[in-house]
Amino acid sequence: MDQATALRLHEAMLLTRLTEERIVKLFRQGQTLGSVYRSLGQEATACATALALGPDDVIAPLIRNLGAMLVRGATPLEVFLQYLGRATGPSGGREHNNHFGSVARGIIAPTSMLGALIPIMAGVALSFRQRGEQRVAMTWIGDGGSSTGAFYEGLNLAVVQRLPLIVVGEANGFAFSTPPERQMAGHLSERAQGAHTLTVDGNDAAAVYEAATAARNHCLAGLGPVFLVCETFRLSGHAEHDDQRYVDPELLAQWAERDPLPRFEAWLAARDWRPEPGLAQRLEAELLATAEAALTAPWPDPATLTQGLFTQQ
Ligand SMILES: Cc1ncc(C[n+]2csc(CCOP(=O)(O)OP(=O)(O)O)c2C)c(N)n1
Repeated sequence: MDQATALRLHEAMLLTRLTEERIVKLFRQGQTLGSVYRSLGQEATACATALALGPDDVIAPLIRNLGAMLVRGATPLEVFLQYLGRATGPSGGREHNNHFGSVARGIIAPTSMLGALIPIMAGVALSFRQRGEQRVAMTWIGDGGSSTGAFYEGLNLAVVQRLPLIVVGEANGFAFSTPPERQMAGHLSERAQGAHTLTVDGNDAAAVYEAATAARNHCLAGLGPVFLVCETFRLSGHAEHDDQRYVDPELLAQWAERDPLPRFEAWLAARDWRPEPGLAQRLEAELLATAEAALTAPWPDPATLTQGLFTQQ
């Protein structure tokens, strides 16, 4: 990874963390609709994988992958408006959290049904192959989500059709409050039969970036899908309403030591690659101003309630 890419990756991870921190503040002020799902401790797996893609590739993130959306050009203003349910947000107040897409930026909206995005992205990858386009499709899945039928159906199709699909598996310790050994046999990395599987320290941003780059090259060479398993840990609850009381505090402390953000900052410092001085303060000030602007945005007009739906009464 060259210096410019490394600094971009650092800024993306920092922006992700600070954007989510700002959303948590809005939640605690009672401003957001619904709960807040964040990726604390998992920013490297979201940002470094997306950053390894080309501009024409397509992503389908999940709730822990806001960082991937920011890398692809989604803005904190859109995210705040969406969490606040405002008319000027990406879904006009119809949806909340990061459940919005952007065709222009190659982002397919997250869906709540875990696993469902894998067959969808296998279809996207199939369309690339049929058109002879050098593009890849990428999506993410948690250890819990890998226990769905859709996970197997989608990956199996990608394997037999040798599709350019990268599935990033986030082994993050818990599915809600359930540890992997209570809901799956073996390890996540054993689950994608026939797919080229790479396992990487998901809290090492540089290693994740290199692995994602290798995965993309594998796909572009026509060698079929890659299952990129990132070993990481969810440092906060499933969402803000979850205090994580089921997690051993010692285990949490061990993983906090491996927080990907300070770790990558040390990696940069070892190369004498310096982020812009005061970067965190600048981003924090910008995010505060953006959140304040989002709070003044209009609510959806109740008269439009039946518009923009699949069926209209
Ligand atoms: C098919 C399906 N079953 C159940 C749920 C409810 N659900 C939402 S998140 C979640 C836990 C997901 O755990 P994991 O896939 O490990 O991801 P993580 O939350 O750890 O990032 C569950 C069971 C769902 N959204 N979709």
